[in-house]
Amino acid sequence: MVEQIKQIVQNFDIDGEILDIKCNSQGNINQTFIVTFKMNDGSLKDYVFQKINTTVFKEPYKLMRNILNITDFISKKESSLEKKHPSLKVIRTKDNQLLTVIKGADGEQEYYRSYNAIENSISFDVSYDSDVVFNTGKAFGHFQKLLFDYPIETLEETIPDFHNTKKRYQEFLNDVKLDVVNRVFGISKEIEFLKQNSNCVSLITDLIDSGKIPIKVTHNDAKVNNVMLDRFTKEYLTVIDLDTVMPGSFLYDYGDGIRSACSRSKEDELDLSKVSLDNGLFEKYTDGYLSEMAPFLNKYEISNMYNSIEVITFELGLRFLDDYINGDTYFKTKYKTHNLDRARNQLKLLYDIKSKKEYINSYILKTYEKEKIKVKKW
Ligand code: GN1
Ligand code: MG
Repeated sequence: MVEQIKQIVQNFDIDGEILDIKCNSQGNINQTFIVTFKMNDGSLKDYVFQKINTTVFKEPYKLMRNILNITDFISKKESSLEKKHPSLKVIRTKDNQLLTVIKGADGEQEYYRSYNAIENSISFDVSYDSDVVFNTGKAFGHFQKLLFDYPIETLEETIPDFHNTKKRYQEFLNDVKLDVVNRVFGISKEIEFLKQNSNCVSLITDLIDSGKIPIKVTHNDAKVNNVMLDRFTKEYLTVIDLDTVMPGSFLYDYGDGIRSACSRSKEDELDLSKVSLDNGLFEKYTDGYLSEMAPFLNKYEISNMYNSIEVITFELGLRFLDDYINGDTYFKTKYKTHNLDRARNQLKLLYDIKSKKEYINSYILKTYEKEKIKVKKW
């Protein structure tokens, strides 16, 4: 594997000598490597290399063009700001391509890309540090704000219907019927729980269809570990993992951010008594997000922020359970019931979120009232 990575790395336009290759196990979809180079001027520099999962992302060039457009737009905007943040840059190959393609062991085409690594940065899968959570909310808010006037018609859908919860629910019911790998037996409790909580599935899609909430550029994978923070100050530096940046609703990212950054456990924690939404962290994330985005949201977006948390947590629980039922064809898994355990974790989190609906809603409204008077500017 190391030899193969070395060969791939050499296809990219980087003037240096490879010193070290590390595999990064974060991320449920793509495979990531961090490579340290000794540059021609003697300095050490890290670069990120990723193998794109083409079962999930079927059109890697289309995806890379999206990312190039987005990262160019963000770095231009950032350069005009007083407080600048570093941005991701796509590193091209020596023959000026966005990807290098090789033939894998099974004869399939494999697509690799490279980015600069963000210097002195760190990311977390779980953090109880309120500064980390506040800055994660702020980072995704800032990301949406930077892209507020991005020409959305130039952005491609890399995964159609990614957050179409209603469609995902219909497919799930169908997969339960098909039961292709005989896993439905023994998970009737989880299936029943999803059915009983399915009244949320069209809350956001209906708002989009009726034109009450706008289609904007959204990240669509607003997980806590997709934000790079300053290793020392914990301030946010940049948002990464731009594969799912697509036209969507701001609500998807807020909901996913709370789901991910404010849970008291990691996504595959087995002890469900440890899984709940931490009120303090929820408040910090909401403060951070609204400190950037409050003046940019309309009344329907504000009044549906709670709903977005419920919808996205329901959706991810459903996606993990669906993948378990289908024989683990989508998410990377480490053992046979990994997806089932992740699903149970998200369903417990959903249960806890629903029990806090009134409190969550009132905190969002109170914070919005404080933040909305901010001047609408970048
Ligand atoms: C996947 O690649 P990663 O780990 O950042 C998934 C998200 C899920 C997340 C759950 C393209 O994100 O939608 O919310 O796992 N990405 C894709 O951990 O499906
Ligand atoms: Mg990721």
